[in-house]
Amino acid sequence: MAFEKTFAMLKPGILQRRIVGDVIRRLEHKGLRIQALKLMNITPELAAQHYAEHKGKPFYDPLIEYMTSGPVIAMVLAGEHATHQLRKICGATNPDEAAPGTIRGDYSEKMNRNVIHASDSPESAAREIALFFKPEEIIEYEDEHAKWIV
Ligand code: 3AN
Repeated sequence: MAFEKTFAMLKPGILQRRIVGDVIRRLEHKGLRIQALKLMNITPELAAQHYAEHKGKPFYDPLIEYMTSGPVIAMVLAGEHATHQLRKICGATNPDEAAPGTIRGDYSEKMNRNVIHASDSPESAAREIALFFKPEEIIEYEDEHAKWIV
């Protein structure tokens, strides 16, 4: 296990559904530490950079359209093995496969509206954090809570 930073993004519609608090509560209760958090609109250029690996796939254009359709909440989260932990809390990409108790299992019904993005590896996390945040927007601080759970 290693202490890592990872990247999460609450997708458009989550603000409107008033579930921001519940989703973030789940991340915090697991012990993930918020080191940056931003409410923002994504430009088509940023969405294209973020989802570059999916360019050319049938769901790519609707994905870019959806991701730019309303505000998102981008976050840097840190913790032991944070990328893996976050992916587990989010659940499978396909809501039909996402277990109850996971964010996607509890809040999504369709693959193209699956509530939250989570980096799939520490390398992707580093790339995505750099796309969404300037270094000075990521706050390092002493985490007294960590010693009780790590
Ligand atoms: P994840 O977000 O779980 O890493 P990816 O990277 O495979 O999943 O897909 C990125 C996003 O593209 C997903 N979160 C989902 O919104 C959308 N997506 C992926 N596969 C499909 C699909 N077959 N049909 C519609 N949307 C999809």
